Amino acid sequence: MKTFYSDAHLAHDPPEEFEAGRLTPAVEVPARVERVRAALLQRDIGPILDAGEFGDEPILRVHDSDLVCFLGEAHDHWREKYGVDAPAAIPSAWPSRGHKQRRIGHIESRLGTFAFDTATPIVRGTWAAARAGVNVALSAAQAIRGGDRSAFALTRPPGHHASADVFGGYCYLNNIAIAAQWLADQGMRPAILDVDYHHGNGTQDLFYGSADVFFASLHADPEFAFPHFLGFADETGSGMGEGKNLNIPLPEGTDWPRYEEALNHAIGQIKAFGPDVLLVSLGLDTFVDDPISRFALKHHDYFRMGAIIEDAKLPTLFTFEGGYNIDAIGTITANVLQGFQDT
Ligand code: SP5
Ligand code: ZN
Repeated sequence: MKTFYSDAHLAHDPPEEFEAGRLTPAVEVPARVERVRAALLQRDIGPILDAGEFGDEPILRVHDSDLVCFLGEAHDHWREKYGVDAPAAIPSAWPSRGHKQRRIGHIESRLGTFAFDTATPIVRGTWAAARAGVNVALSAAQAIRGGDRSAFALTRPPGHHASADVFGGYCYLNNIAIAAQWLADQGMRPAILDVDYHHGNGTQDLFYGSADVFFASLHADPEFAFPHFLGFADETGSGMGEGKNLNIPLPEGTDWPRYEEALNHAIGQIKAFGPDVLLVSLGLDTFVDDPISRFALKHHDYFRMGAIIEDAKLPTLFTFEGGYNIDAIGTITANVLQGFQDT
């Protein structure tokens, strides 16, 4: 299968994130994608191609122009306020219950309005990288549209936590949602499977009321895990989208037998929806030695994951999401794609 890539991601290189009450070294770093690229070059997966340019229109089908406008100028405004040597823009105050949201005006109020956490810093290269990530996802969607059986969008920063007007969880623009909407706009019927360790709250929210896109997510129970406020089993869709959203929250320590059962269930539900294209939010933070996560999948389990996804027998677009074990990320990502391809 073809892999799509852009070196613009390298410019998004935040040194630190604010998490667990302190500034800690960032885990969502450029080396993640570079390690995956190196692993794919060593395996017989297929060519790695530069992404094309798709413009703003597909982004604005999914995201509010207010958020897009803000992300494009946030770092400049931050530097105007705190100086050219200021570290990354990180919010410190939020419009909570009883407050007003401020979509225009001061950088601090807008940061608090659009962000949902403190771990998603905006640096000088963030916007260019996020834009390029969307182009990577759309290039893969175009390959699928052109008849390819599968494609891999090696996107970074990730996207599945970003909704129409909120960014967070290391995500700024929702790459997979933009690709799914782009395919739906051309008459296709997409299903999205999210296998990242964290619930894809952004993707869920974007399609929650839609009958046209099915969303299924396997993830750590928000009872104990990020993003904490969405991803519970009773979220099944609303209005026209009722029954088109499936959440499978899993306990700490989930290993392959338990994961496989949940994955097979999700694939069954996806098939029942009758899609003609499958998009997979491929997060690799379910790995046993992931530094911020608490599942227990091993290297070889990822071949099986790819094979089970193949079993849906659909044109399949993988987009890269989380996964923070730098030494394992290349191998386990390639294992999924190879498991899919060799089946
Ligand atoms: C795309 C993606 O995987 N985003 C994940 C964002 C998670 N950010 C907060 C994680 C909090 C983890 N806390 C565990 C403490 C380990 N030091
Ligand atoms: Zn994740």
